[in-house]
Amino acid sequence: SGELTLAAVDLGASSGRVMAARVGPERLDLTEVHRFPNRPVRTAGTLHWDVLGLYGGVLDGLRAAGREAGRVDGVGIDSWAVDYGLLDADGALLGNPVHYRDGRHATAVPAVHGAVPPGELYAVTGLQHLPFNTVFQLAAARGTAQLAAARRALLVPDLLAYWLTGAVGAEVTNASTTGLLDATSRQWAEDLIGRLDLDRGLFPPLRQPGDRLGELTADVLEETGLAGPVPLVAVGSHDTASAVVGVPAATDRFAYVSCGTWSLVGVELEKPVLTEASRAAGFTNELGVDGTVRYLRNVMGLWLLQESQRTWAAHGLPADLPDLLAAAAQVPAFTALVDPDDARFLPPGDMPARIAAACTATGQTPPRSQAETVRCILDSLALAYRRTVRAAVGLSGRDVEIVHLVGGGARNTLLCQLTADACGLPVLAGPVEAAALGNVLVQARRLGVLSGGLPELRALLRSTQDAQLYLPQAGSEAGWDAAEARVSG
Ligand code: LFR
Repeated sequence: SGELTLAAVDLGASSGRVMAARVGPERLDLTEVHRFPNRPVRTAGTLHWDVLGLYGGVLDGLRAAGREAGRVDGVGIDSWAVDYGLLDADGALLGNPVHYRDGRHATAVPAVHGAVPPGELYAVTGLQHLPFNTVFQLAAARGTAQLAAARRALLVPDLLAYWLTGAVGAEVTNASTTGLLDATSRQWAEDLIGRLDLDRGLFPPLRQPGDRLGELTADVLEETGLAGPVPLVAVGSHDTASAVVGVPAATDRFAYVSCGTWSLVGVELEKPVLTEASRAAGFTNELGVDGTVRYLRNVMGLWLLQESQRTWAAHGLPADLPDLLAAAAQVPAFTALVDPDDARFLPPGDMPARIAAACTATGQTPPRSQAETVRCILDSLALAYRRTVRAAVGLSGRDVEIVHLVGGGARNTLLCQLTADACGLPVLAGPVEAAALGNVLVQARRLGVLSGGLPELRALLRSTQDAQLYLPQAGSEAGWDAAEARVSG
């Protein structure tokens, strides 16, 4: 029939989901068949991912996909970036992957920068300095028995792919977040790996989105009840890479905000921007599908809101999102503003208290209610999006006439309107499931039911997925200009 049934595994910081998609030249229907919590676990002072729990959720999801869709013709996996599991010489996992919000990287940053100065790291990898990038985590593990016993380091989607198929590889969009990949040659940065005294053998051969990684093993078929052969196809295994594929752009003059736990704000380019100005502005050159570059900046994102809700719930306060947003909409704009990228917000903890402390430290009256705290978060995020979109345009020379806001944040109507007002640009919000859609589009092309480049894949998104348009409100500009002047002092 020219259509296939594909399973997309999309793992986020707070939950994992498996979607079943029916895809063909004129069809792209996505159904969530399984969702499971992703709960970090702290043992002996270290924050870990429960990676076997996640793998169990993936198997449950594949079983559900087979049951509900009747068959599965292909599987693709994407997740958050930078974190990895180590395998020993027998291929066994050495411990649980450490969570990027664990504090272990703190001491490693000076050590890495002592061996290779930040300017040199950037000139090769083009990666925004984030203290949890893989390169710093590996440096933090230096001298441990675990790292000494390790023969392979596999990023989370590559680790799950290994368990599903037995095949070992490093998908390139996610490998570009390690800080050990050359953004220009799109190969492992051999020279950096050597200078940082890392074992070259840890880093497996690179795989491109669209490569066929292998087939689900007989064990996996049995456990999931799927009928083989079922190919596992490499997709943009970094969730942000798949989410950018899932942007329903009609031209190349667009910016995106991939808005989930993080907000990834930037543009799509053909070539990296490796200038000193780009480094100073904190822009990253992560690699995208089809040879593209995701020129973007990590903004702390809805994490500020999610952690606030978690804190309130733990104190028995109301934490229901629709109610909080309705109350925040009644609060006057710009009552308090914070820099969402303040390092104090990175680790898990009491976010409302940290926001209040940040306000006090900058001479502002801290929010006095939950509604004011939520409003402070949303105003501050929208202002950060404005700054980042404008900086991306300035540094890359790419003109932007629309902002696509994709991911869970597209449901947050207040945030979408504030983003349009702050940026002074139309915002097209949706799809919510951009990452899963980008995942299945790349699979479908590899398996032969779709063809063309990103423009053709995105045309299918535009004809099949809902999106909501927000226009900047007349007269809102002056307020945002003044807010920007306030935070930039
Ligand atoms: C978003 C994301 C970001 C990455 C962060 C940590 O889910 O993948 O792109 O910087 O998680 O891995």
